[in-house]
Amino acid sequence: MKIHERLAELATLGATAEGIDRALCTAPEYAARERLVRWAGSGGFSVDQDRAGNVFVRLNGREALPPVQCGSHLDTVKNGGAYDGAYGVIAGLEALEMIASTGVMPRRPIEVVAWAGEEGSRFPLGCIGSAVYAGLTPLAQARAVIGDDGMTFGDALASPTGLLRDVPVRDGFPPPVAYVELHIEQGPVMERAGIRLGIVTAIAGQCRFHVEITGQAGHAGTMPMAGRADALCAASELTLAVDRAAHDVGNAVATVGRLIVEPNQTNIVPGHVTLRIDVRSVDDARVATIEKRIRDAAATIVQGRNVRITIEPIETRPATAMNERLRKVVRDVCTSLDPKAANIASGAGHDAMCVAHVAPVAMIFVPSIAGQSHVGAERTAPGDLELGVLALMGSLLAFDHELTTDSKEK
Ligand code: HGY
Ligand code: MN
Ligand code: MN
Repeated sequence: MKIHERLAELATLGATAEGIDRALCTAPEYAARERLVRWAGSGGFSVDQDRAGNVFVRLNGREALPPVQCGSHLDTVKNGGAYDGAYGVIAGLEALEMIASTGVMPRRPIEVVAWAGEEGSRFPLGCIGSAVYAGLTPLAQARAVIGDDGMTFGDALASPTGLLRDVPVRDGFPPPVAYVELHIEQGPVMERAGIRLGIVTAIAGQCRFHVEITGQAGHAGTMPMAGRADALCAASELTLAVDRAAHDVGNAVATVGRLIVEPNQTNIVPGHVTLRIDVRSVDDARVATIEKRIRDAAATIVQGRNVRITIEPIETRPATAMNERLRKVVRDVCTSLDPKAANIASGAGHDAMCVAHVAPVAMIFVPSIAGQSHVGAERTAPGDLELGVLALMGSLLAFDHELTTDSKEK
């Protein structure tokens, strides 16, 4: 198993002093997709891509049926870790290599997918590739999404770091018969409970909002305090209202992860702020309650601070329950590998939320050391990484068998 070396090699692509920067359609992320294609080619697998930039590595089956699929993403957050996403893709490649080495062809093709832009690090629509694949976002609409650098996704796909050169582009977005995603937990629950394999029950729903706050820039020394329309003070009150709403509503999380002040100079009263809000819960009703509280708080701030506030939803993903039937198969595989395998909910979002719209999905977690993720210090113990690969391989083969023997394949 080469998973450690491969993850270490991928981690050099986009490495920064604090972590890894591998945003969609940038040079390091393009290089990561190229590296996957090279490793897949040396394993004798076929590779293609779709028009949304998702990359597919395939082990052919005895029959040309819809594939059993696994995957995750190669892009990272800013200063991200080496395992979020990349682990699920490379583990899938390792699982394919182990299956191929047995010399026994599965009945169905088995595919590993590197989904494009799960993190939304450059284009502010997370899971942009799997959302197009699942028909949640029309390709034309995704191509029109404007990145934080001003380039549209469509132009980025057409750029030298967009669609891979010399890799066939498949027609359409043919769905799999079943999908399983292996991922690090990204939280502390499994480590604290001594669990090495997690059978995911559901993925928390998430809503993201883009907020514009317009006040009045002016001289920091001469503008009287009375009547100021300080956009950053308004943004600060709104940010605290986001935090308070999540605390008060409970069983939910929310934050303002991104905030830009303009003109952003010491001696100018801030005239404009843009910020983005991320709200999550396994209970969609709580997300809606938090959104209402945020909008109510904004209305109060507008009155009190003489500013204008616009709040636009930019991503809405409902909470997603894993498929019961697949979950049972995954549970049997995981408990046969480690009797302490246990159920766990996912606070993090994943491409499985989108794929769930076109196929039954399941997820498997391995622990994150100290629960750290979305930071350069993200780590998972080598033994846990390898155990996860075995759980993924076992699940893929079980799906192939289970979905083959059962005439009702849905
Ligand atoms: O934000 C998330 O949950 C995921 O890492 N994109
Ligand atoms: Mn992530
Ligand atoms: Mn991820």
